[in-house]
Amino acid sequence: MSLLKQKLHEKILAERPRTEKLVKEFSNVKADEVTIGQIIGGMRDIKSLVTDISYLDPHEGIRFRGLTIPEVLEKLPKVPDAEMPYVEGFFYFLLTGDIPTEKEVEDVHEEFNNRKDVPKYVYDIVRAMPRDSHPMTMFATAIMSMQRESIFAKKYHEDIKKTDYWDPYYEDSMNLLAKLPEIAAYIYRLKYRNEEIIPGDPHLDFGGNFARMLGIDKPYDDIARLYFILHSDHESGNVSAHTGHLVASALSDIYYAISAMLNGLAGPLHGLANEEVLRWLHGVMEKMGGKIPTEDEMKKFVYETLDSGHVIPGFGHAVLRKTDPRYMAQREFCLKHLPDDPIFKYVDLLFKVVPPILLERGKAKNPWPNVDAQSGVIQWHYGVKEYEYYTVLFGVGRALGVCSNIIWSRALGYPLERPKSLTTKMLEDIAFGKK
Ligand code: HAX
Repeated sequence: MSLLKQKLHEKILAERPRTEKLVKEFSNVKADEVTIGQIIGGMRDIKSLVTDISYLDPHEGIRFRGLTIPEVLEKLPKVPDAEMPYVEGFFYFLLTGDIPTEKEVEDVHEEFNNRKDVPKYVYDIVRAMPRDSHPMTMFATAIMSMQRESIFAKKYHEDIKKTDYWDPYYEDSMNLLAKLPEIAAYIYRLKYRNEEIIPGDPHLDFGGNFARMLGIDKPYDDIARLYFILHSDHESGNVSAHTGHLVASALSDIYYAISAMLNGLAGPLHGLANEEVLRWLHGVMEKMGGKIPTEDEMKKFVYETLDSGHVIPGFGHAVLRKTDPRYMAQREFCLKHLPDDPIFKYVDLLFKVVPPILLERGKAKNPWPNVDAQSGVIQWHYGVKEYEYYTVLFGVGRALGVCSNIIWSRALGYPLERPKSLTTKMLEDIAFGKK
C-alpha cells in the first residue's frame, strides 16, 4: 500500500468516531436557520455542508487544512531549483492534513507516474470532436469517456462494504488525477499548436511535467504549480465543488463526478471569469490603442461596462468580503517576475479603480478582486494566449480538492444529498404568516 493510502486509512479510522458521535448524539441540534431570501437567493451562506479540507473565512480568505496560502507555500516541500511546492505534496496535505516528508512526496509522485498513461480511445474521442469545441467541453468529455475504467463502479456490484467505499474512490481519484495534466496538455497542443503533441518526462513533477507538455519554459513550471494549488479548493459550497460532491453522493463514480464538476466550473460567473477578464481587458486595450489608460480613462470603461448591464469580471465574490488572497499570491508573482507587463499594469490599475466604483453603485456585496482578476495575465505573459483554455487549468487544480473531498465523504459515510423544495405559494404562506 502506498504511504499516502496508508496514512489516509489511519486518519479515516481516527476521524470516523467524531462524525458518528455528532450524528448519533447531536443530530437535532440546530446549526443554522434559513430565510426566504436565502431560499430564493441561491442558498447563499446557508450552513449545510461539512468539510475539513479547506475553510473560507469571508474576511480572511481561504485556509487549506488550517494554513493560509503564504503558509502553504512556505511550509510544503519545494521542488529543487523552484520557488513553489510540489503539487504532489500539496495533494498529500489536502488529503491527510499532514505536511509530507520528501519521501512521502516522492511516493505520491511514483503513484501518479504509474497511473498517468491515458487510454488511446480517450485521445481518439477528443480528436474526433470539432476543433472549435470549447476546451472545457473536450476536457469534460475526455474524463466522461474514461468512466468505463472506474474501479468503484465495478466493485459496487461485488461484495463491498459501505465503510470500504473510500478505497475504490481513492484508487479512481489517483488514476484520474495522474492523467489530468496529460489530457489537459494534449487538448492544448491539439487545438492551438498544430496537433504537435509533446510527450511527458516521468522524472518531472506534476507541475514541471505539465509545463513541459505544454511546451513552455521556466518559470512556467512554477506557475503551473502555483495555479493548481491556488485553485484546488474553496470549501464545499462553490458551484464546481458542490456539483462534484452532489453527483458523488449518488455513488456516481469519480469520472461522473469530476466531469460534472468541470461543467459547473465552465460558467462565466464561476471558472470562466478568468477568460472574461482577459477578453474585457483586451477590449479596453484595443480602444486605448495599446497605451496604458489614465485612472479617469479606466473609470470610463468600467462605468460603460456597468451601464451596459454587465458585471466587471474578476471582481466580487459570493462569500469573500475582502481581496482574495489567491489574487494577492498571483499579484506577488507578477510583481516579482513581470512588473512591466502592460496587461499587469492594466490589472493593477483596475485594482485601484473598480472597488470604489462598485462601492459607489452599492450593489455588489464585495467590491474587491477575486482569483480570476489576475490569473489570465500570467498565462498571457508566458504565451498561453488562448483565453478559453484558462478554465481547463483551473479544472486540473480544482480536481485535486474535489477528489479529496469526495474520498472523505465516502470515508465518513455522508449520505445521498437531497434538500427539500417548497412552492412559491408555500413561501407566501410563510411570509404572510399563514400556516
Ligand atoms: N460587477 C458588477 N456587478 C456586480 C459584480 C461585479 N463584479 N459583482 C456583483 N455584482 C452585482 C451582482 O450582479 C448583483 O446584481 P443584481 O442584484 O442586479 O443581480 C449584486 O451585485 C449583488 O451580488 P453579490 O451578492 O455581491 O454577488 P453574488 O454572490 O450574487 O455573485 C459573483 C458573486 C462572483 C457571481 C459576482 O460578484 C460576479 O458576477 N462577479 C463577476 C464575475 C466573476 O468574477 N466571477 C468569478 C468569481 C470567483 C470564482 O468563483 N471563480 O471561479
